[in-house]
Amino acid sequence: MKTVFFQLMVFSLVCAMHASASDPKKNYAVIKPTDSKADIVRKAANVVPSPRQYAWQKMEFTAFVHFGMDTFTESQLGTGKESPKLFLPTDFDCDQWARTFKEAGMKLAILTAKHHDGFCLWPSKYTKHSVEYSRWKNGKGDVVREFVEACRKYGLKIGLYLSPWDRNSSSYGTSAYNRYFMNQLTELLTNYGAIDEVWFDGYKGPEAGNADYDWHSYYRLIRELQPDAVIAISGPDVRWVGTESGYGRDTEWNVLPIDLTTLDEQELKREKDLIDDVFVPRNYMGEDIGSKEKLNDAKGLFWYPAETDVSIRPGWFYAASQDTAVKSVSELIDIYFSSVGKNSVLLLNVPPDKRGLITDYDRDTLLTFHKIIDSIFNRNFARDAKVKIDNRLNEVTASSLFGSGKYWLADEHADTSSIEFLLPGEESFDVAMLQENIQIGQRIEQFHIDYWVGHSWQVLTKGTTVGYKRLLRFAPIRTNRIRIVIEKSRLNPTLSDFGLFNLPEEYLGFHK
Ligand code: FUL
Repeated sequence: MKTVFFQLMVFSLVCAMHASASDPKKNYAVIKPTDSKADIVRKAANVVPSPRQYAWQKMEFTAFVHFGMDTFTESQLGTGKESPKLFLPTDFDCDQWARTFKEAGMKLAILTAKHHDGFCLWPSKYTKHSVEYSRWKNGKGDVVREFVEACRKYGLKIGLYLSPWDRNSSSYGTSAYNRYFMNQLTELLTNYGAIDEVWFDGYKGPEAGNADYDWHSYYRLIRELQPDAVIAISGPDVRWVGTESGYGRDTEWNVLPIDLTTLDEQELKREKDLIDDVFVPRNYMGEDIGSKEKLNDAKGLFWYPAETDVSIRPGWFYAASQDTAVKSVSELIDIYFSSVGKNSVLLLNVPPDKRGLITDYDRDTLLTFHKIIDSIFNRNFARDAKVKIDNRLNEVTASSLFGSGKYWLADEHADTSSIEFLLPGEESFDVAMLQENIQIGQRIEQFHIDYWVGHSWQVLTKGTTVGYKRLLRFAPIRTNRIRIVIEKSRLNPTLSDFGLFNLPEEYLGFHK
């Protein structure tokens, strides 16, 4: 019986893989007026990330580098009237930045090529407000070039932040500005090799008025010049989580409603897999942005994963006055669990100082944080556990059920699904990790985890969404049996990994 069940399970896994290979899923769905609530749920459960979104979500932990004119004026919001002569790092070393990020386990780094003050960190042909007019390297320097070269040396992916709001450009607010902006985008996306993320800040001050940006032309240009790059924040691939605190939502859906008119629907059908032409930047705020109730009134759905940006210091740019306010290792660990652990990518800002270096203190804090994270996730107590699915024992261990593209797909007809892990012996742990196979879709809506104590199951912890990754902390327990009970899901749920880990107790009690 066991063997038959195992064969059936393998067969259904193979079928699922086969179906997804021959019938590519899309990162959007159009909802018809005749669709029932059940149709909408089915559609939502089958929306998946585009390949570029999926590659981005897998990075988990990335670096933000705010560096520019504000570093030298110790401002957080330059006016655009600063003299380029003020930009003068004394010990500039991008190698140190990239080395630090690599050692900290970050996978990509994003540089503020142009912040709101309009000062360009590369010698743009289109303005005199740039490094070319500074005293740094006698105007021959190019921060963007040194940055991309250092990132490549350390195997980091590269992102560029280009602020649409420009307080220096005289054409800002006129239609000529769109040309100026696209010229700058073209310089950045053609002269520096492969770029993996383009970050369009959504912020503009009240003085900016109703300046209109030609977003759709920007997106088309990016797709043409860097087809693998994700467009973040004021773009269709990556969403701002909605806070700058480092804390994401407990319930974080990747599939959200999008406004589609009938015309848009035709557009989508024609363009096949591009949502760019119908996407309009807006903030998805609020606690509930993707529940079934929110989807019911939607005209369309799209995959729009969250990025959680936060600075290691109170400000985005370096200021000596904030040297004593660098976030502690405990705070960073709490942020990690509340961002990476809540289905979003963490974008942690580590701003270099006036020398053009990350301070020793910031660097040490970041590396200590990473060392702890690394040591926690190095040892997964569930790895060699035997697995029971819906109370039936399998011949597989967790390590052969998950990993290298393998995953568990629950029975389509079961109301609830449970998966139990029988550890080879009793262990103590205080962290659980769940991952869904988001290439099938994000489906889990509610789950709890039980542990076996004495002669019965006790509830250990519970949660709502899982998505790419969900981490849960709880008071340390000792057991050899754990089970996940998926109480509610959109169609049959999947899991692509499960883990049990041990976080030093001093980091458990820190909750915001
Ligand atoms: C905000 C900006 O106004 C801040 O200066 C910073 O760049 C942050 C990441 O985004 O919208």
